Amino acid sequence: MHSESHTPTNGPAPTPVKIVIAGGFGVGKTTFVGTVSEIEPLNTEKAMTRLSEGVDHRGAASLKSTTTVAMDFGKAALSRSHMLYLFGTPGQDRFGFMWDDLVRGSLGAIVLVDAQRLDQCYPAVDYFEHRSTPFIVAVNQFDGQAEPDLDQVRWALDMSEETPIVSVDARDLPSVKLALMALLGRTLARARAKAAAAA
Ligand SMILES: Nc1nc2c(ncn2[C@@H]2O[C@H](COP(=O)(O)OP(=O)(O)OP(=O)(O)O)[C@@H](O)[C@H]2O)c(=O)[nH]1
Ligand SMILES: [Mg+2]
Repeated sequence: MHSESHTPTNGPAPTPVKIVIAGGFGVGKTTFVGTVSEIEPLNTEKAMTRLSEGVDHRGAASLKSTTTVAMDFGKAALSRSHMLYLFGTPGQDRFGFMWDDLVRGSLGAIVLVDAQRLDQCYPAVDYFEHRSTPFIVAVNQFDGQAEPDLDQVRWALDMSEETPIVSVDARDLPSVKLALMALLGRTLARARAKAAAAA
């Protein structure tokens, strides 16, 4: 594990908080992890032989020349006692076998979506719904796109009111922090509901 020189070596190790950044091809997962991470993020980018295969040519994804083949990894201190670990999934379906390992032990997930290619996020939404993993949907604001209508996104995804849908700019730290807060809020609400049901 990476250890910064200014990190005291005594005292208890910070509690890890693991969050997964998921979604379809080219929706900004690697960018999101890089924005949050205080260390140089670990990327597993590989050049694509054919540009944006299978993507209709709208939005930033059409300009991509690389794609994540294993995962993204970044970390940031939340406080003295909590360390955030972010794992970004590969976007292409053929790397789907990675997901179980990436998601194990996570507090929850952010499903990033491009409002112009909503269908790309269905596998991720299905995945987290089936596993009852707390998640939120974050609509990434790409250049040249109109402000997304979040109610319309909710309707299109047939998503219950319980699941927050927020808009985000994956390149902007204050914006991604808000998305992370929304996920933590959702995770807490789920934990409270479970505790109440068990009481
Ligand atoms: N305008 C804008 N562009 C973005 C944003 N996030 C990412 N991009 C651009 O969109 C492209 C795709 O971003 P990536 O972060 O590589 O997407 P990804 O989801 O990791 O892609 P895969 O790993 O291939 O699935 C890049 O060219 C980014 O510069 C954003 O919030 N706004
Ligand atoms: Mg990526």
